Amino acid sequence: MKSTIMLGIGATLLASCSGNKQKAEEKTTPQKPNVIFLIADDIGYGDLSCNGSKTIHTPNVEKLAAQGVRFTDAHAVAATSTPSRYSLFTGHYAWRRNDTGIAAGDAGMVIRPEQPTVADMFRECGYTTGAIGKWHLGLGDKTGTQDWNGFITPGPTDIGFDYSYLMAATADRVPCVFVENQRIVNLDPNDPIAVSYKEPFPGEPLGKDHPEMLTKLKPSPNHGHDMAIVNGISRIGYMKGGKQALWEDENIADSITVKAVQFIENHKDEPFFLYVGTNDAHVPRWPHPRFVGKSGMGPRGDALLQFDWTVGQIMDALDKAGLTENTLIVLSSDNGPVVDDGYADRAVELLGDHKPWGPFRGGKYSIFEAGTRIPMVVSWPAQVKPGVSNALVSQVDLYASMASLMGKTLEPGAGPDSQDYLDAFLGKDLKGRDYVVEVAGALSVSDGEWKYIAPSNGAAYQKLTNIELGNSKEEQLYNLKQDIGEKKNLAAEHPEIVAKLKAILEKEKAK
Ligand SMILES: [Ca+2]
Repeated sequence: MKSTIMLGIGATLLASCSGNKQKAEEKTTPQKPNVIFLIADDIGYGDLSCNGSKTIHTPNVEKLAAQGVRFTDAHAVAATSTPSRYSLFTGHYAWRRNDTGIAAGDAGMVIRPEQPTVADMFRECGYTTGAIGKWHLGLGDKTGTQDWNGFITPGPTDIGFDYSYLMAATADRVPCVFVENQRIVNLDPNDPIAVSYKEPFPGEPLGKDHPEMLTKLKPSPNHGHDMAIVNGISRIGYMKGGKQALWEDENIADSITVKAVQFIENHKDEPFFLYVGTNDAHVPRWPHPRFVGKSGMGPRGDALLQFDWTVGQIMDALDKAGLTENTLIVLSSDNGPVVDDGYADRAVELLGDHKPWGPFRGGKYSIFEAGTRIPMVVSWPAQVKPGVSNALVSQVDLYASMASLMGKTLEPGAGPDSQDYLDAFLGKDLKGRDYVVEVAGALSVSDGEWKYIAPSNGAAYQKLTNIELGNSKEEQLYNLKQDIGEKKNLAAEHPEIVAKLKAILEKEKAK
């Protein structure tokens, strides 16, 4: 029975992108798999019990992992949200551009409308496409020029998403609103919103001057996060107005989840591609009261349980719609974990024995493994045999691999760094890439056994977050098979391996 289904899928997919007429017909073809990218924010390898963590219990992710392939050597391209997500969607290394760093809350679109994306690719194949939740990839044309009170353009629809419901930027940056199909949700025209990253608005209290107004969370000392006050939490950036549109932090996960479930219900009879970006462990952490106190680790741990709940809700929605069998879910995170990322939420104090970074060194912002080696599960019950894969895989390849799933090769210029590793993502090829290239200040290249970190002038250590960033003026070489914690720099002992990996990196940079 299964082989019949497989043949059906193959035939459908091969024909799927070749013409408008076919496209229209195939909208009704049931065999095409739905595809969901479920991307957590700042959740580390060790934050999920499916990866062996005994200090947290994330049963829904465990269930997903048990029905799919769990990866032990999967990588994001970068160790922060904006460049990581940029590469995920475009198949283009973020480090090839100098404007893909952590985006301001009023940044213009980092992915430009003319750039092909994985969402464009699915749309061309007749899929209905949606983006829900965390974004942090800019909206509108240029920084600071958006019409927040009107139609914000360009937007997600210009890079392949038919529907969007997004946090305007990210939780710790203004404007603290959801934007649905490029208009702010619940905005009262009589209370227009104004946003600035240059100067405060007269009369609007700031966190740094009014700690007594920070009734939920206060910023950690010297971290910033002390400007506009929204819901008793100060943020980065200045805003005024739009009171009715402001999100409640405790409801962010619910809002994202409800919209994701609705999207699944609304499109259950046609193939869809859905990106869901959750917030949860990203600061400021203010989970819904029903999760508060449940992890014993304070808001960060409770937020992990909240993430797990979202995963469960999406799985339930697929079940109810009869779509579980033929939906391909990629669950992953955009970068590694950070414990104190700027708010006094007692995350460090309450961490106990929990190791968000798993066996790896570093964390968010770091070129050491914990920065970019992220959790990944790929589930597709109709096609994927459950198991664990040590294949070396990178999120940059999801674009070309999903195109391959559609029976399509990328057009010239599309996803230039993305390669077809569909068999690796589906657990059939247990080797994966020859090497991965990553960025976090410094560049690194790893073949799975050896990892080279190029010299850089960045700081070795970030005191505020207590994270080893991995920068060094010296060349670094680690044997990840023998030294997963990257403790012993072997560059001096193995100049030939340094030379080999350096040559790969230089060749990539020259492309
Ligand atoms: Ca992130």
